[in-house]
Amino acid sequence: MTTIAPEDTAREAVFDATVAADERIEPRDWMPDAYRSTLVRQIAQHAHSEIIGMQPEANWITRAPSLRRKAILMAKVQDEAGHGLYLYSAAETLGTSRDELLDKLHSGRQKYSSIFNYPTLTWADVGAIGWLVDGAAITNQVPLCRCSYGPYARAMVRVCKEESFHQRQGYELLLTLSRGTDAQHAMAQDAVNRWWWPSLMMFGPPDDESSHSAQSMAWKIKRHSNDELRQRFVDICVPQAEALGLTLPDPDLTWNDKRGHWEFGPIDWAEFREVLKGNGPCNEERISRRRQAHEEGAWVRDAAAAHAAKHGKASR
Ligand code: FAQ
Repeated sequence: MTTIAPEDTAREAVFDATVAADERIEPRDWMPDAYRSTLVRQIAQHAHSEIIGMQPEANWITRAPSLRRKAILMAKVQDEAGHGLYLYSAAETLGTSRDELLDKLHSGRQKYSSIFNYPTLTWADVGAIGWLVDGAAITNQVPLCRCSYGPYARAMVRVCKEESFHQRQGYELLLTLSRGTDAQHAMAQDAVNRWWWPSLMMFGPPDDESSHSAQSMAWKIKRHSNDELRQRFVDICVPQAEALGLTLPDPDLTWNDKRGHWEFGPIDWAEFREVLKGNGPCNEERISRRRQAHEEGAWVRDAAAAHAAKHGKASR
Protein backbone atom coordinates (compact mmCIF):
# COMPACT_ATOMS: atom_id res chain seq x y z
CA MET A 1 0.00 0.00 0.00
CA THR A 2 1.35 3.45 -0.85
CA THR A 3 1.40 5.96 1.97
CA ILE A 4 0.97 9.68 1.34
CA ALA A 5 3.58 11.87 3.00
CA PRO A 6 2.12 14.70 5.16
CA GLU A 7 3.87 17.32 2.99
CA ASP A 8 2.08 15.90 -0.07
CA THR A 9 -1.28 16.18 1.67
CA ALA A 10 -0.51 19.81 2.46
CA ARG A 11 0.61 20.51 -1.12
CA GLU A 12 -2.46 18.82 -2.50
CA ALA A 13 -4.64 21.03 -0.31
CA VAL A 14 -2.91 24.11 -1.76
CA PHE A 15 -3.41 22.74 -5.29
CA ASP A 16 -7.11 22.04 -4.65
CA ALA A 17 -7.63 25.49 -3.13
CA THR A 18 -5.90 27.18 -6.08
CA VAL A 19 -8.12 25.36 -8.57
CA ALA A 20 -11.24 26.02 -6.49
CA ALA A 21 -10.42 29.74 -6.35
CA ASP A 22 -10.07 29.85 -10.17
CA GLU A 23 -6.43 30.81 -9.83
CA ARG A 24 -3.69 29.42 -12.05
CA ILE A 25 -1.35 26.50 -11.47
CA GLU A 26 2.12 27.48 -12.69
CA PRO A 27 5.02 25.22 -13.80
CA ARG A 28 6.91 25.30 -10.47
CA ASP A 29 3.81 24.64 -8.38
CA TRP A 30 3.19 21.19 -6.96
CA MET A 31 0.56 19.29 -8.95
CA PRO A 32 -0.79 15.72 -8.87
CA ASP A 33 1.00 13.41 -11.30
CA ALA A 34 -2.27 12.63 -13.06
CA TYR A 35 -2.98 16.36 -13.58
CA ARG A 36 0.46 16.73 -15.15
CA SER A 37 0.06 13.71 -17.44
CA THR A 38 -3.45 14.75 -18.50
CA LEU A 39 -2.15 18.15 -19.49
CA VAL A 40 0.80 16.69 -21.38
CA ARG A 41 -1.59 14.37 -23.23
CA GLN A 42 -4.05 17.11 -24.18
CA ILE A 43 -1.50 19.82 -24.99
CA ALA A 44 0.63 17.41 -27.04
CA GLN A 45 -2.38 16.22 -29.03
CA HIS A 46 -3.35 19.81 -29.57
CA ALA A 47 0.18 20.75 -30.74
CA HIS A 48 0.31 17.73 -33.05
CA SER A 49 -3.06 18.74 -34.52
CA GLU A 50 -1.76 22.19 -35.32
CA ILE A 51 1.25 20.95 -37.25
CA ILE A 52 -0.49 18.03 -38.99
CA GLY A 53 -3.31 20.47 -39.75
CA MET A 54 -0.92 22.44 -41.94
CA GLN A 55 -0.89 19.64 -44.51
CA PRO A 56 -4.43 19.61 -45.93
CA GLU A 57 -4.42 23.36 -46.53
CA ALA A 58 -0.81 23.63 -47.69
CA ASN A 59 -1.93 21.27 -50.46
CA TRP A 60 -3.66 24.30 -52.05
CA ILE A 61 -1.01 27.02 -51.68
CA THR A 62 0.43 26.47 -55.16
CA ARG A 63 -3.05 26.40 -56.67
CA ALA A 64 -4.64 29.40 -54.93
CA PRO A 65 -6.74 31.30 -57.49
CA SER A 66 -5.16 34.75 -56.89
CA LEU A 67 -2.14 36.39 -55.27
CA ARG A 68 -4.38 37.71 -52.50
CA ARG A 69 -5.78 34.27 -51.71
CA LYS A 70 -2.32 32.75 -51.82
CA ALA A 71 -0.88 35.34 -49.39
CA ILE A 72 -3.78 34.79 -46.98
CA LEU A 73 -3.44 31.01 -47.11
CA MET A 74 0.33 31.11 -46.59
CA ALA A 75 -0.14 33.36 -43.56
CA LYS A 76 -2.73 30.99 -42.13
CA VAL A 77 -0.61 27.89 -42.59
CA GLN A 78 2.35 29.67 -40.97
CA ASP A 79 0.11 30.65 -38.06
CA GLU A 80 -0.67 26.97 -37.50
CA ALA A 81 3.05 26.23 -37.23
CA GLY A 82 3.30 29.03 -34.68
CA HIS A 83 0.43 27.54 -32.67
CA GLY A 84 2.27 24.22 -32.64
CA LEU A 85 5.34 25.97 -31.24
CA TYR A 86 3.47 27.78 -28.44
CA LEU A 87 1.83 24.51 -27.50
CA TYR A 88 5.00 22.40 -27.54
CA SER A 89 6.58 25.11 -25.36
CA ALA A 90 3.63 24.96 -22.96
CA ALA A 91 4.03 21.16 -22.78
CA GLU A 92 7.77 21.55 -22.09
CA THR A 93 6.96 23.54 -18.94
CA LEU A 94 5.51 20.26 -17.60
CA GLY A 95 8.86 18.50 -17.82
CA THR A 96 8.61 16.83 -21.20
CA SER A 97 10.61 17.66 -24.33
CA ARG A 98 9.55 18.46 -27.86
CA ASP A 99 11.72 15.60 -29.16
CA GLU A 100 9.90 13.13 -26.94
CA LEU A 101 6.49 14.39 -28.02
CA LEU A 102 7.36 14.35 -31.72
CA ASP A 103 8.70 10.84 -31.30
CA LYS A 104 5.36 9.80 -29.79
CA LEU A 105 3.48 11.40 -32.68
CA HIS A 106 5.68 9.74 -35.29
CA SER A 107 5.37 6.33 -33.67
CA GLY A 108 1.58 6.60 -33.24
CA ARG A 109 1.69 6.71 -29.41
CA GLN A 110 0.00 10.11 -29.32
CA LYS A 111 -3.00 11.28 -31.31
CA TYR A 112 -3.85 14.34 -33.37
CA SER A 113 -7.32 15.57 -34.28
CA SER A 114 -9.42 13.21 -36.40
CA ILE A 115 -10.39 16.08 -38.70
CA PHE A 116 -7.01 16.22 -40.42
CA ASN A 117 -7.39 12.73 -41.84
CA TYR A 118 -9.84 13.95 -44.49
CA PRO A 119 -8.69 15.09 -47.93
CA THR A 120 -8.91 18.61 -49.40
CA LEU A 121 -10.37 17.86 -52.82
CA THR A 122 -11.17 21.34 -54.15
CA TRP A 123 -10.31 24.99 -53.50
CA ALA A 124 -13.61 25.36 -51.63
CA ASP A 125 -12.24 22.99 -48.99
CA VAL A 126 -9.91 25.80 -47.89
CA GLY A 127 -13.02 27.89 -47.18
CA ALA A 128 -14.82 25.03 -45.44
CA ILE A 129 -11.81 24.35 -43.22
CA GLY A 130 -11.57 28.01 -42.23
CA TRP A 131 -15.28 28.36 -41.53
CA LEU A 132 -16.00 24.98 -39.94
CA VAL A 133 -12.70 23.54 -38.66
CA ASP A 134 -11.30 26.81 -37.33
CA GLY A 135 -14.81 27.67 -36.14
CA ALA A 136 -14.99 24.42 -34.17
CA ALA A 137 -11.44 24.96 -32.89
CA ILE A 138 -12.37 28.44 -31.57
CA THR A 139 -15.54 27.14 -29.90
CA ASN A 140 -13.43 24.51 -28.13
CA GLN A 141 -10.47 26.77 -27.37
CA VAL A 142 -12.04 29.99 -26.07
CA PRO A 143 -12.96 28.21 -22.80
CA LEU A 144 -9.38 26.86 -22.67
CA CYS A 145 -8.20 30.47 -22.18
CA ARG A 146 -9.58 29.91 -18.64
CA CYS A 147 -7.83 26.56 -18.18
CA SER A 148 -6.35 26.12 -14.71
CA TYR A 149 -2.82 25.59 -16.07
CA GLY A 150 -1.27 29.03 -16.69
CA PRO A 151 1.03 28.41 -19.70
CA TYR A 152 -1.69 26.57 -21.65
CA ALA A 153 -4.33 29.19 -20.87
CA ARG A 154 -2.03 32.04 -21.93
CA ALA A 155 -1.02 30.29 -25.17
CA MET A 156 -4.73 29.92 -25.98
CA VAL A 157 -5.35 33.67 -25.86
CA ARG A 158 -3.11 34.34 -28.84
CA VAL A 159 -4.12 31.16 -30.65
CA CYS A 160 -7.81 32.13 -30.43
CA LYS A 161 -7.15 35.61 -31.82
CA GLU A 162 -5.39 34.10 -34.81
CA GLU A 163 -8.04 31.41 -35.27
CA SER A 164 -10.69 34.14 -35.43
CA PHE A 165 -8.93 35.60 -38.45
CA HIS A 166 -8.75 32.11 -39.96
CA GLN A 167 -12.45 31.56 -39.45
CA ARG A 168 -13.31 34.89 -41.07
CA GLN A 169 -11.16 34.23 -44.12
CA GLY A 170 -12.85 30.84 -44.61
CA TYR A 171 -16.30 32.38 -44.27
CA GLU A 172 -15.42 35.15 -46.74
CA LEU A 173 -13.96 32.66 -49.22
CA LEU A 174 -17.11 30.51 -49.09
CA LEU A 175 -19.34 33.57 -49.41
CA THR A 176 -17.48 34.61 -52.57
CA LEU A 177 -17.88 31.14 -54.06
CA SER A 178 -21.49 30.85 -52.95
CA ARG A 179 -22.34 34.12 -54.73
CA GLY A 180 -20.27 33.20 -57.78
CA THR A 181 -21.16 31.03 -60.77
CA ASP A 182 -23.36 27.96 -60.40
CA ALA A 183 -20.26 25.76 -60.54
CA GLN A 184 -18.57 27.79 -57.77
CA HIS A 185 -21.70 27.63 -55.62
CA ALA A 186 -21.88 23.86 -56.13
CA MET A 187 -18.21 23.50 -55.20
CA ALA A 188 -18.79 25.45 -51.94
CA GLN A 189 -21.84 23.33 -51.11
CA ASP A 190 -19.97 20.09 -51.80
CA ALA A 191 -17.13 21.15 -49.48
CA VAL A 192 -19.55 22.01 -46.67
CA ASN A 193 -21.33 18.68 -47.19
CA ARG A 194 -18.04 16.80 -46.72
CA TRP A 195 -16.63 18.81 -43.78
CA TRP A 196 -19.76 19.27 -41.65
CA TRP A 197 -19.94 15.90 -39.90
CA PRO A 198 -16.17 15.48 -39.34
CA SER A 199 -16.20 19.00 -37.78
CA LEU A 200 -18.82 17.88 -35.25
CA MET A 201 -16.57 14.92 -34.39
CA MET A 202 -13.72 17.28 -33.50
CA PHE A 203 -15.38 17.91 -30.12
CA GLY A 204 -14.72 14.33 -29.12
CA PRO A 205 -16.97 11.39 -28.21
CA PRO A 206 -20.40 11.92 -26.61
CA ASP A 207 -20.26 12.81 -22.92
CA ASP A 208 -21.25 9.33 -21.74
CA GLU A 209 -18.27 7.85 -23.63
CA SER A 210 -15.72 10.58 -22.84
CA SER A 211 -13.22 8.90 -20.53
CA HIS A 212 -11.36 12.06 -19.47
CA SER A 213 -14.04 14.77 -19.30
CA ALA A 214 -15.22 14.39 -15.70
CA GLN A 215 -11.73 14.57 -14.19
CA SER A 216 -10.56 17.29 -16.61
CA MET A 217 -13.59 19.39 -15.73
CA ALA A 218 -13.04 18.85 -11.99
CA TRP A 219 -9.48 20.13 -12.49
CA LYS A 220 -10.81 23.02 -14.63
CA ILE A 221 -8.66 22.01 -17.56
CA LYS A 222 -11.85 21.62 -19.57
CA ARG A 223 -14.63 24.07 -18.73
CA HIS A 224 -17.44 22.47 -20.75
CA SER A 225 -18.28 18.96 -21.85
CA ASN A 226 -17.80 17.71 -25.42
CA ASP A 227 -21.55 17.68 -26.09
CA GLU A 228 -22.07 21.19 -24.67
CA LEU A 229 -19.44 22.63 -27.00
CA ARG A 230 -20.73 20.64 -29.98
CA GLN A 231 -24.22 22.05 -29.39
CA ARG A 232 -22.83 25.58 -29.08
CA PHE A 233 -21.05 25.12 -32.43
CA VAL A 234 -24.20 23.85 -34.21
CA ASP A 235 -26.18 26.81 -32.85
CA ILE A 236 -23.56 29.22 -34.20
CA CYS A 237 -23.30 27.56 -37.62
CA VAL A 238 -26.96 27.22 -38.60
CA PRO A 239 -27.63 30.97 -39.07
CA GLN A 240 -24.19 31.45 -40.62
CA ALA A 241 -24.93 28.75 -43.23
CA GLU A 242 -28.14 30.54 -44.07
CA ALA A 243 -26.28 33.84 -44.49
CA LEU A 244 -23.81 32.05 -46.76
CA GLY A 245 -26.64 30.75 -48.94
CA LEU A 246 -25.51 27.18 -48.23
CA THR A 247 -27.22 24.28 -46.51
CA LEU A 248 -25.92 21.91 -43.84
CA PRO A 249 -26.15 18.22 -44.79
CA ASP A 250 -28.49 17.20 -41.97
CA PRO A 251 -32.22 16.70 -42.63
CA ASP A 252 -32.85 16.48 -38.87
CA LEU A 253 -31.76 20.04 -38.09
CA THR A 254 -34.73 21.64 -36.32
CA TRP A 255 -35.08 24.51 -33.89
CA ASN A 256 -36.24 23.41 -30.46
CA ASP A 257 -37.92 26.41 -28.91
CA LYS A 258 -38.15 24.80 -25.48
CA ARG A 259 -34.44 24.04 -25.29
CA GLY A 260 -33.38 27.14 -27.20
CA HIS A 261 -31.10 25.01 -29.37
CA TRP A 262 -30.92 23.41 -32.80
CA GLU A 263 -31.55 19.66 -32.73
CA PHE A 264 -29.27 17.71 -35.03
CA GLY A 265 -29.14 14.19 -36.44
CA PRO A 266 -27.04 11.26 -35.20
CA ILE A 267 -23.27 11.40 -35.65
CA ASP A 268 -21.58 8.38 -37.22
CA TRP A 269 -19.40 7.44 -34.26
CA ALA A 270 -18.28 4.25 -36.00
CA GLU A 271 -16.57 6.45 -38.60
CA PHE A 272 -14.94 8.50 -35.82
CA ARG A 273 -13.58 5.36 -34.14
CA GLU A 274 -12.21 4.07 -37.44
CA VAL A 275 -10.39 7.36 -38.07
CA LEU A 276 -8.92 7.22 -34.55
CA LYS A 277 -7.74 3.67 -35.20
CA GLY A 278 -5.78 4.92 -38.21
CA ASN A 279 -8.28 3.92 -40.90
CA GLY A 280 -9.40 7.37 -42.09
CA PRO A 281 -8.94 8.41 -45.71
CA CYS A 282 -5.59 10.17 -45.14
CA ASN A 283 -4.10 8.84 -41.85
CA GLU A 284 -1.21 7.11 -43.54
CA GLU A 285 -0.44 9.97 -45.89
CA ARG A 286 -0.44 12.56 -43.07
CA ILE A 287 1.85 10.66 -40.74
CA SER A 288 4.32 9.56 -43.40
CA ARG A 289 4.54 13.16 -44.74
CA ARG A 290 5.19 14.34 -41.17
CA ARG A 291 7.94 11.78 -40.62
CA GLN A 292 9.50 12.72 -43.94
CA ALA A 293 9.41 16.46 -43.07
CA HIS A 294 11.06 15.67 -39.73
CA GLU A 295 13.84 13.67 -41.38
CA GLU A 296 14.39 16.38 -43.99
CA GLY A 297 14.67 18.94 -41.19
CA ALA A 298 17.47 17.04 -39.42
CA TRP A 299 20.16 19.30 -40.89
CA VAL A 300 18.42 22.39 -39.47
CA ARG A 301 18.32 20.86 -35.97
CA ASP A 302 21.98 19.77 -36.30
CA ALA A 303 23.03 23.24 -37.45
CA ALA A 304 21.11 24.91 -34.60
CA ALA A 305 22.70 22.54 -32.06
CA ALA A 306 26.20 23.17 -33.51
CA HIS A 307 25.61 26.92 -33.39
CA ALA A 308 24.39 26.76 -29.79
CA ALA A 309 27.37 24.57 -28.76
CA LYS A 310 29.84 27.01 -30.38
CA HIS A 311 28.29 29.91 -28.55
CA GLY A 312 28.17 28.04 -25.25
CA LYS A 313 24.40 27.64 -25.01
CA ALA A 314 22.61 24.39 -24.33
CA SER A 315 21.05 23.06 -27.52
CA ARG A 316 17.25 22.90 -27.56
N1 FAQ B 1 -9.58 13.44 -32.66
O1 FAQ B 1 -12.25 11.59 -23.03
P1 FAQ B 1 -12.19 12.37 -24.30
C1 FAQ B 1 -7.24 22.95 -34.81
C2 FAQ B 1 -9.64 11.11 -28.10
S1 FAQ B 1 -6.77 22.31 -33.36
C3 FAQ B 1 -8.71 12.54 -32.15
O2 FAQ B 1 -13.38 13.21 -24.62
P2 FAQ B 1 -10.55 14.71 -23.86
C4 FAQ B 1 -6.53 24.17 -35.32
C5 FAQ B 1 -9.07 11.66 -26.82
O3 FAQ B 1 -7.80 12.21 -27.03
C6 FAQ B 1 -7.75 20.84 -33.19
N2 FAQ B 1 -8.83 12.03 -30.91
O4 FAQ B 1 -10.85 13.21 -24.35
C7 FAQ B 1 -6.40 24.11 -36.76
C8 FAQ B 1 -9.05 10.44 -25.94
O5 FAQ B 1 -7.99 9.57 -26.34
P3 FAQ B 1 -6.69 9.28 -25.40
C9 FAQ B 1 -7.35 20.12 -31.99
C10 FAQ B 1 -9.86 12.46 -30.16
O6 FAQ B 1 -9.11 14.96 -24.04
C11 FAQ B 1 -7.43 24.47 -37.61
C12 FAQ B 1 -10.33 9.74 -26.36
O7 FAQ B 1 -10.63 10.21 -27.68
N3 FAQ B 1 -7.85 20.78 -30.81
O8 FAQ B 1 -8.10 22.41 -35.38
C13 FAQ B 1 -10.76 13.41 -30.63
O9 FAQ B 1 -11.14 14.97 -22.53
C14 FAQ B 1 -7.31 24.40 -38.99
C15 FAQ B 1 -11.49 10.03 -25.41
O10 FAQ B 1 -11.96 11.38 -25.53
C16 FAQ B 1 -7.49 20.37 -29.57
O11 FAQ B 1 -6.72 19.44 -29.41
C17 FAQ B 1 -10.62 13.91 -31.92
N4 FAQ B 1 -11.46 14.79 -32.47
O12 FAQ B 1 -11.37 15.61 -24.91
C18 FAQ B 1 -5.19 23.72 -37.33
C19 FAQ B 1 -8.09 21.15 -28.44
N5 FAQ B 1 -11.68 13.64 -29.65
O13 FAQ B 1 -5.99 10.62 -25.26
C20 FAQ B 1 -5.04 23.68 -38.74
C21 FAQ B 1 -7.66 20.66 -27.10
C22 FAQ B 1 -11.35 12.84 -28.61
O14 FAQ B 1 -7.21 8.78 -24.08
C23 FAQ B 1 -6.11 24.04 -39.58
N6 FAQ B 1 -8.19 19.37 -26.78
N7 FAQ B 1 -10.26 12.13 -28.93
O15 FAQ B 1 -5.88 8.30 -26.16
C24 FAQ B 1 -9.39 19.16 -26.18
O16 FAQ B 1 -10.15 20.08 -25.92
C25 FAQ B 1 -9.76 17.75 -25.81
O17 FAQ B 1 -8.59 16.98 -25.82
C26 FAQ B 1 -10.83 17.08 -26.75
C27 FAQ B 1 -11.04 15.64 -26.28
C28 FAQ B 1 -12.15 17.84 -26.63
C29 FAQ B 1 -10.37 17.06 -28.20
